[in-house]
Amino acid sequence: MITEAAKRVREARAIAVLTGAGVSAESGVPTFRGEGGLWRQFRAEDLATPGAFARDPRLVWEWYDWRRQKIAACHPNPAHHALAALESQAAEFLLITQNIDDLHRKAGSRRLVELHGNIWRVRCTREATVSALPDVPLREIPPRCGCGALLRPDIVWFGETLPAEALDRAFRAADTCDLFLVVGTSALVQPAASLPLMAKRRGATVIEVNPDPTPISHLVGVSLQGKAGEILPALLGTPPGSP
Ligand code: BV8
Repeated sequence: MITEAAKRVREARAIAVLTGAGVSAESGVPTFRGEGGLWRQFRAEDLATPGAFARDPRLVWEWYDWRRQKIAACHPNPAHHALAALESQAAEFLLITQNIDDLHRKAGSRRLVELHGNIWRVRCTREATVSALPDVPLREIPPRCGCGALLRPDIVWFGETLPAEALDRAFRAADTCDLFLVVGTSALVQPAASLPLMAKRRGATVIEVNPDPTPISHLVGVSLQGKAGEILPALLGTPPGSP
């Protein structure tokens, strides 16, 4: 099955890829819903909603600081590197990620859309200006913008709309690609989960890479069961373990 899928990838003119937490699992970044997942230990309602931030901004900041420290120790794995290499092979390409860990960019991906934001950026709650998180330990938590308003992580929380331009690019890519690769996502969170189905309706080949079945496994063309760090180098013809 992987040989046939690899042929489809080589022959594709326009490729779109959707990744989720599973692509960073082998780097040591916790996923959300599986065994040891963040939502098994924490309630999303308490930490990743606008209401949670309004109630207790300090708690939300501390949780993101804790995750930031974990992510800072992680490096891109062979799956990130294989996707970065794929970008340079395809005429039209877009990597759409739900991840906020920045590991795709660290691996060299450039045609990249971050649907749920980035943990290394902050946003002013009044002016909506976005900036890089200061490179020094924060003097106060929650930190404040120069204008006096609270800063928040530049992350899309549940119940918030996704950045319009990012969503627009993602939908356009799903609409026009002939190959859609969906890697390491439980395909439960909307609107990201609808992208592979949209591509499928438009006639694209959809290939899923995941060790476990997901709600879309029976709808995609090819379901490759296994870890992204093992399957993607084999599928995309990059040496295993290569940066
Ligand atoms: C919105 C913050 C308009 C970032 C996140 C219909 C009904 C009910 C509710 C809704 C609905 N439609 C939309 C909603 C609301 C909601 C939603 O979808 N809820 C779901 C849960 C039902 N969506 C939203 O609120 C979105 N906004 O729709 O705006 C609106 C507004 C109000 C009301 C309606 C509509 C905003 C969504 C953004 C949420 N932000 N987190 C953070 O702190 O990190 S969600 C969180 O989920 C992360 O961002 C994460 O990326 C995302 C998706 O999860 P996955 O990446 O798939 O991770 P998961 O752990 O689930 O799965 C990992 C997978 O990897 C598993 O399948 C596993 O088998 C696999 N795996 C493991 N190891 C490996 C592997 N795969 C490969 N290799 C391995 N080695």
